Amino acid sequence: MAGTFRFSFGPWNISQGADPFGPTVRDSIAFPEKLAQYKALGFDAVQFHDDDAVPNLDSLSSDAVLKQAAALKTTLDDSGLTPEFVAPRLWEDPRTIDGGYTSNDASCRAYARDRSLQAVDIANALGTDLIVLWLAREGTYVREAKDSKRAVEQIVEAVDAMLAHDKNIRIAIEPKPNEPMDHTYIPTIGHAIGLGLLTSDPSRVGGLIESAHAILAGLDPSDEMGYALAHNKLWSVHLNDQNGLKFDQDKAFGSVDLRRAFNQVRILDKHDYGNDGAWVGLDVKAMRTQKAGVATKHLSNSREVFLALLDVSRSLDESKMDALITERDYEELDLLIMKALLGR
Ligand code: XUL
Ligand code: MN
Repeated sequence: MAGTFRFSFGPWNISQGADPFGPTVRDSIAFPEKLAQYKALGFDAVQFHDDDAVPNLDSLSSDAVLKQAAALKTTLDDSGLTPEFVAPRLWEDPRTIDGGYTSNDASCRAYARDRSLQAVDIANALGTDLIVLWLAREGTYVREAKDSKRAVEQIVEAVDAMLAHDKNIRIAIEPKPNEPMDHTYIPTIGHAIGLGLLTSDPSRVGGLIESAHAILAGLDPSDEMGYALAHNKLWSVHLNDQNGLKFDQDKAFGSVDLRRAFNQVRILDKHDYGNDGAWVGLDVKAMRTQKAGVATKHLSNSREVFLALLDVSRSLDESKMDALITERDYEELDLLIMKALLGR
């Protein structure tokens, strides 16, 4: 009973502070400068959108895309950094306005599929076998606009195309119930695992659980993780925090509910997360108020909180807890956990 915890984040987690109501408040930081900060912040792996790895990839030839990906692999090797995954970004191009795989326009669906296959090629060139699918716009604003059964079939077809394109690639679906859509078709990890069962190779379809996304679905992230772990499908996590049901906040891990964070760390540790090489991703965002120069603290702080909670979990008196569970004295168990979190 002990996991192995190594940490990753994506370049989008060092950001300029724009929100829907105001412009950027910090200068943009060039990608090589971001890479240079990983190790000092305590991180060893990088998560990529396809166009984080190869900017403007839609305007490049396939050869040029692969050449740039190969050059990035050399940079990563030289920096001692591992590429964790590549995620096709299917939510910014005009052709994804109505969704990617579930767009009502066949030519837009073809764009989404081709771009996803290219993301697989980029993953290969970087040297990772993991693709993450955040199905951003696979949903509706207006229920009548799409057919939910057909939409699931279309997502399965897209996943099947990726699985057929490369015999080794694994696909981790990152469920999220809403935002930018009113509702999405794959809102929880149960949906993601169920979708995997419909594909041509369920053994290569798993999930990535983001704390905030589970909370937005009204669920407890640690229970969602337990569900995925029971299926051997927890292939990555995006730890962060979320203050109630509103926009996706990506707050620093543990910053809203320390006990909820503690339970995520505990379930991962109890069930050997990471011993097979899976990473702990921190999908956290700096506050808009944070001044440039100290706008990476959300990353190192989240990691520090994770490791502190790991210490708390590992230092608990397990036999005392077992006895309280046997006695069904959950009030005392509750206090024991609160005291541990209070350091008393
Ligand atoms: C969106 C989200 C994304 C994915 C990567 O809410 O979490 O950052 O993690 O595409
Ligand atoms: Mn995420």
